[in-house]
Amino acid sequence: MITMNDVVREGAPVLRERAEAVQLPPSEEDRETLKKMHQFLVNSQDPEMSVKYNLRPGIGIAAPQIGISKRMIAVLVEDEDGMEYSHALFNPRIVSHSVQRAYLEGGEGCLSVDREVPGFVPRYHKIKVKAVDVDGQEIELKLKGLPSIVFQHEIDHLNGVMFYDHINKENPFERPDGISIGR
Ligand code: K2U
Ligand code: NI
Repeated sequence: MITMNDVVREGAPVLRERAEAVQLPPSEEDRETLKKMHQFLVNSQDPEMSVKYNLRPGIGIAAPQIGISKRMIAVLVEDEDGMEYSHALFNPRIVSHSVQRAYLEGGEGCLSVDREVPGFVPRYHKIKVKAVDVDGQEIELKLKGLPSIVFQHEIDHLNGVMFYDHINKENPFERPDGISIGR
């Protein structure tokens, strides 16, 4: 199982690389890795497992964060209506997005960043994502709000981008135009 010991922290070159596309159909090894990434999120949100294995709660994780420079992400998050978004995806890409922007009221964090980095992280509010799921099926997702933000945070990891790259250096708490989303 993946634990925090497997999570690489900022400064690791892999977090600043552009991850390689996964050759499809995915190998058994890539499928296993992706399933373990999703299981990590399940465990990290489980009260007993997270305490037992000292896991930081996660709502998303990207393969570069466990030192694997491949375009694979897992997401496990509920939106404000309690709808669960549970995905383990190969080669996710944002195919379109809203002009309107959004940001988390509480800012963002990262499993690979062991420090608070205050400030608003401007992102697109709505995105359309195409990807291949762990079983090799093409999927298309229309996302908004927190799920949209999580996907953008994870896809950023595949391109070597960290959440704080988006924060306004001069004035981190200058409200971006767009909607504020509670966490
Ligand atoms: O990629 C990661 O480091 C996982 C982040 C994902 C994230 C996405 C959007 C905004 C903030 C973080 C971790 O889940 S950080 C921990 C966390 C847990 C619950 C809610 C927000 C952040
Ligand atoms: Ni992150």
